[in-house]
Amino acid sequence: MATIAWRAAALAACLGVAVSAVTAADIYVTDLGDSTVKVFDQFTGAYGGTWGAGFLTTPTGIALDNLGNLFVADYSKGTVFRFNAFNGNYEGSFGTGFLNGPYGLAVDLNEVVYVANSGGDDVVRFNGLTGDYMGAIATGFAQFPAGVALDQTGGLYLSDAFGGLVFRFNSENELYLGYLAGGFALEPIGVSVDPNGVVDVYDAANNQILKFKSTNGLYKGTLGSGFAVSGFGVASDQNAVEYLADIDGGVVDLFDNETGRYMGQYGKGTVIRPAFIAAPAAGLAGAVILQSYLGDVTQVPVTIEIRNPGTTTVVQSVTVHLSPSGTFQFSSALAGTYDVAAKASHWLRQRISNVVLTGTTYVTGLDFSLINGDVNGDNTINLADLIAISAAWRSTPTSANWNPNADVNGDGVVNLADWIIVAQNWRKSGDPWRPRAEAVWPGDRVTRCMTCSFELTNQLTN
Ligand SMILES: [Ca+2]
Ligand SMILES: [Ca+2]
Repeated sequence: MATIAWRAAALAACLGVAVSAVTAADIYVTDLGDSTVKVFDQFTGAYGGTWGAGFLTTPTGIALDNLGNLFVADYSKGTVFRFNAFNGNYEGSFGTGFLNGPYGLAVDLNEVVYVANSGGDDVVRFNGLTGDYMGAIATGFAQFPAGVALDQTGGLYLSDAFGGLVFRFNSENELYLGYLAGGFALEPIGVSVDPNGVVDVYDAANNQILKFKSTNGLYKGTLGSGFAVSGFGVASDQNAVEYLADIDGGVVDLFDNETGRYMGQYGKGTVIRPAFIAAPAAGLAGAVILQSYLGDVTQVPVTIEIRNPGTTTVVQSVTVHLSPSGTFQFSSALAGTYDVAAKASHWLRQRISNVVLTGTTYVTGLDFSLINGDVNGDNTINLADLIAISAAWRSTPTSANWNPNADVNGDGVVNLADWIIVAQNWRKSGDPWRPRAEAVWPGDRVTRCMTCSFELTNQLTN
């Protein structure tokens, strides 16, 4: 699981300091069954840990900001807790005395936290970093404020579980802009907005998710009808996957928000009573081709570095595990122009230059194709790698001389097939990862590569 300190990541955004980071995109689920937060890999649904134990009594709303803060509302304590989203460390709490039965929760890009105050008739705001009270909005509209969500233009959505409506406000000037779901929903609880501006509302009375267009409130269809034993919160991720917490079924169901197709479930046997869900909102996504490899790509850690452009200065480093199709993604709050580099154990590093990150959306299309054969991992392919293969010659995983990195093609044995891959990529080097003066194999920089102009260009321009 993740070990990054989000504070370091946040600092890096300002100062350009190097940090170590390890996290893929995760989803977070509040579990009323054991008063915790459960973490799952967004791609695979793999269970990633239980957080908040000992702090939370009745965890309800949950939201993730772009700095790696996870905010969790506690219904019975009337408090919002802040945790490090990457390791679950407790960072602080606020809201006590201002909240009466907090339900749903959302956070905007300015770190303003919005809490649906179910025991009041309003949405209470706080500075998520300082915990300072920032006043209430939407006062007098909802009978039971349940869910709250934000769209990308500052629209704030508040579901009224007793009134059967979803109210829309301008979160900046607090103006009321109208309502959604009138005549459709009877008991709206969870509300979310996907990247396409689709507002999803879970209606507990009819056990389904209703879709509306954020700009004009038009009804766009339903999804998930009858899937949940009894649903609760919803969340939309950056890919318009819709998550539904089935509080009585003990799972999180996934749906394609465009087609309504059921995509599977997370948390069976792990989550007891899932209430609300937080999904990632900003970061990087792409694919990595691990060349000449027969093994399981999901088992190969790939280190993705975000660097200051034209330099080897790392501002964020994340080790990802690829999906079966080779895709990856992870959260990042960085905004600006950066180079992005990928390196895996016995593959050469590749860099994509001048990637513009927004800090508010997912930047996609970061596609790498990594050259295989760097057995010793020093980012160049030369005699040292052949020697390493020789040392592991004819070994298998049970052999005394087994070296998994010498099994270049990942077929479970070190033999001629691995040797050939090294020979084919002989004297190639990856994009540099350290200042020239410190380079270990300066003589092995790409100088005559005919097929990898991408690399050559980067070498010459670095
Ligand atoms: Ca090497
Ligand atoms: Ca092999």
